[in-house]
Amino acid sequence: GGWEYAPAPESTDHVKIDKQYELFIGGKFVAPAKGGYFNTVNPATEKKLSRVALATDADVNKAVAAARKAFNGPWSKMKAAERGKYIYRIARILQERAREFSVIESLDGGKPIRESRDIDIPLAAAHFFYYAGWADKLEYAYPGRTAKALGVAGQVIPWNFPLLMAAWKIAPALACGNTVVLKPAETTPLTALKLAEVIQEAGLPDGVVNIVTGAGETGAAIVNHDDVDKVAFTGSTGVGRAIMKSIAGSGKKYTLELGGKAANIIFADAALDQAVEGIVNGIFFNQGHVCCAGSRLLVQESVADDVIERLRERMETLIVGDPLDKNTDIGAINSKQQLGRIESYLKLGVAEGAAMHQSSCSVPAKGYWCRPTIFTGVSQSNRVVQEEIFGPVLAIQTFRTLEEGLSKANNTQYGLSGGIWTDKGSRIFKMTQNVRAGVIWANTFNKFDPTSPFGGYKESGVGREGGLHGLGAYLNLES
Ligand code: TXE
Repeated sequence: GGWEYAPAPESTDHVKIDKQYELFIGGKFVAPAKGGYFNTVNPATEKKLSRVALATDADVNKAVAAARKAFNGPWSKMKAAERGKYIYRIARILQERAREFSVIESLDGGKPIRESRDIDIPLAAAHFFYYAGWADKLEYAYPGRTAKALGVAGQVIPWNFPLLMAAWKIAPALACGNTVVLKPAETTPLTALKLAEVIQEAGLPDGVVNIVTGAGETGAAIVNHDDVDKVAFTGSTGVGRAIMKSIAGSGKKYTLELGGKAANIIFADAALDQAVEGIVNGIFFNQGHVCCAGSRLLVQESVADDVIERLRERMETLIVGDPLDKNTDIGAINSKQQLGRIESYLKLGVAEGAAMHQSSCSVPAKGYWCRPTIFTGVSQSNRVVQEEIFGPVLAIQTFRTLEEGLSKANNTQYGLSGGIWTDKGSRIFKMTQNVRAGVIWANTFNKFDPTSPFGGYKESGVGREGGLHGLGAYLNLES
């Protein structure tokens, strides 16, 4: 609760996308030092949406200097309640501009408008509301301890929830009195740049939030900058590992939110129709571009045929296509590169001997699309069972006993999330205690809320975001 749904976008006429976007540094939009730009395209049409500035080292230096100046100056000297007011203002403006943000998110990233309208944008606003409330209450979060801001936070985010990830990173950082240099992903920079407009409109002191755009090199320049005190990264496990190595010994604090290969575990006594909805939501929500996606299905053997049959029927009803159409269930794959990755996994699954089934829906001629796909007849060691595909592709396995289900669920390098479906409370309890994952849902999936911590075990990352835990990640706590 606490936020309202934005009205349904009827057309894109009211949405203004500039021909070109600059970097947001020190409260102003400025051209990149070397004059480089890259294009961001609409993955549903393959048409260019805008030209976006490419930040190089000189720009990152400037952004970090602006963030440092704001940290030493107005932001940390301001009363905490005042800081909270600015964050509330960001939240309110986001709500007012929700329609515009939803349309741009769907145009730039390919996700269905229903999702950007009902989930991404309202949830982003909800994070600013939630953390705004903490700004002047940190002493209650950590009774008896002195909580101090860390300084400048360098934040690098991915393309699957562009605005929401920016909110996850910026809101707690600001509430704790830090300043920020944030880089959105290169395929989805537009809503972060629009957020820069909101930050300007909210009147935050110059340099408190800086948004620099570019690809991996720009991200590396931020995380390796000597004057950055805290690194927050969400993205691939490979890049997360590289970041951890590169900042080792630097004294920087860090949180890393990386990949996943979550299991949705269905017991025979589960409400099967509800469970099938959970499976569909788990793997087809946001085209499967979700770190906590339920990309593995573990179904108890006695109901496996029934569940798979119901799932295949349900898959036939899913509409793949225009992200701006309110009836669309599955939008465009975020980029040509990501589509290539997914397609290579489809080939690999077949080569590994699995049976592949795709829904028979049609897809538009232009753009990047993938039909909902399931693999059966897989074994635990198959790469489509072990590796994150990050697309609408589900690997299905069966189990007989709870112990077998548990052991298969935990047989992965990841440990971000999981789903349990059963009518029996004690079984839910046993599973949630023994599935090694940071987030576990019971008889539901993909439920998010700013008050709940989120993060993983094993190769899924380090640290927690969200809720009270998300504050601790941006504070020096002295006892
Ligand atoms: O991720 P990258 P990619 C997984 C998913 C996907 C795969 C590849 O499996 O198929 O990763 O996606 C920035 N130093 N996830 O290649 O490269 C980059 O510019 C600093 C899961 O897009 O990790 C972008 O802003 N930054 C994940 C961000 O990192 C660097 C979400 C993520 O890009 C960098 C995304 C570097 N050396 C992908 N290299 C999740 N957990 O949700 C790149 N970046």
